[in-house]
This record gives sequence, C-alpha cells and structure tokens, in this order.
Amino acid sequence: MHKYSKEIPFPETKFFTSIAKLEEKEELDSVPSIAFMGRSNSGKSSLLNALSNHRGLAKVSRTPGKTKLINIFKTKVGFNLIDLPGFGYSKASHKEHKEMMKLLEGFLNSWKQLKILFILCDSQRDFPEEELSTIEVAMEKKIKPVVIRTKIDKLNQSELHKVRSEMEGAMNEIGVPFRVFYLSATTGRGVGELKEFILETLGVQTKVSNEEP
Ligand SMILES: Nc1nc2c(ncn2[C@@H]2O[C@H](COP(=O)(O)OP(=O)(O)OP(=O)(O)O)[C@@H](O)[C@H]2O)c(=O)[nH]1
Ligand SMILES: [Mg+2]
Repeated sequence: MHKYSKEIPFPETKFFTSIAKLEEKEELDSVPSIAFMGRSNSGKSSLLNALSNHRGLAKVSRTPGKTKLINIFKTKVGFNLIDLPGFGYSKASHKEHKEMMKLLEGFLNSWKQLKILFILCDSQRDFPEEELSTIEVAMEKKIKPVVIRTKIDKLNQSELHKVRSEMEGAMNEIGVPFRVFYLSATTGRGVGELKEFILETLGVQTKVSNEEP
C-alpha cells in the first residue's frame, strides 16, 4: 500500500523519459498515468512543476511550442505524470499541427492505463470547441476528462465569474458534467485541491498512519 502525507511534496516526481513517437512507448503505458494536454502556452509544464514543488522539472517557456516530445515523469507512489506536447501555436505549420493532433489522438487511443486526462486552457482565452470534442472522446474511452483553467492570477473576480459561467455553458452543451479546476501555478491557488483530487482518484492513501500495516 502506498502511503503519502500531504505535508511532503507531491509524489517526489522525477523525470523518467521522453518519447517522440507512440511506437517508442513499449511497456511505459502499463503504469497508471495522468496526462496534461492543452494548447501551447496553456501552462502544462508550469503546473507539473507546481504539483511536484520542483521548479525546473518540466521546461517552461515563453516561446510556445517548447514541449515537442511526450515527457514522462515518475512519482514515488506508483503512477506517472505525462506532459504532452502543446498544439495550436501560431508558428506551427499546417503539417506540424496535423502531425501533433495525430500524435495526441493516437495517445488517447492507445495509452493503456490513462486514468485522468487533464485538459488545460488559459483562463484569459475562450474555451475552444476542439477541446470540447476531446472531452467527449475521453468520455467515450472511459478516461476521466478534467478541465483546468490556468493562470487565474491574471483575472479579477468578475472575469473569473465569466470563466466559470463559460464552463457551465460547456457542460450544458455536451450534456454531461465534468470536473473543472481553476488555478494558478504562479501563486499556487487551487494546486493543493488538485493534488488531493489526483491522489484520491488514483487511490493513493493521503494520510500516513502510525499503525503498522
Ligand atoms: N501568470 C501566470 N503565468 C503562467 C502560469 N502558468 C504558466 N504561466 C506562464 O505561461 C507561459 C507558458 O507556460 P508553460 O508551462 O511553458 O506552458 P506549456 O503549456 O507547457 O507550453 P508548451 O510547452 O509550449 O506546450 C510561461 O511564460 C509561464 O511562466 C500561471 O499560473 N500564471
Ligand atoms: Mg510545456
């Protein structure tokens, strides 16, 4: 049984490996995993760093399109975190975009033990229709889709309210509720709640007891 205390940093994450093609995944997909998907610059790498209390773990960049590989990080409590390449950045050619979307689609279709798909979206941007479709695809594949609206430190109360309404609208549109988190990797707001959600969903024990097993 894995044990984890909220007081220690989130599952002491370490970089494990990168793959450029799904053919390279070998047995990697047999480990329970959670993945972070979203447009380039939506804050995937920053969130990974915030979750693991490790600033330099995943590369953060002002230049969109920094993460081009599927980067896999290992936690000490039996599951992997996956930083997926961002898509939709302006400098990407049509061909590059198509290749990236194919890779992401293939990932959803083939990654065996994907437990949660986090779909990140910058709170200052509108939630795209394509992301709505991704939520539906994940649901069909019995992968739990969870939306994360990032960078809320940049919003005032009324703007945050608008983002919440937008997500309620999105749920009405697809007719099925899904979980949404509103957070900031910069201030840490909402990150603790997300950590607890991940550990709970993956069935990792969150309190260390003094009793012998
Ligand atoms: N203010 C603010 N900025 C953030 C936050 N999270 C990320 N950023 C900034 O947004 C930019 C992009 O962040 P990344 O984490 O590299 O984004 P990404 O989704 O991994 O991008 P790609 O690797 O290109 O797909 C960086 O300049 C970050 O510093 C946040 O919570 N608040
Ligand atoms: Mg990145």
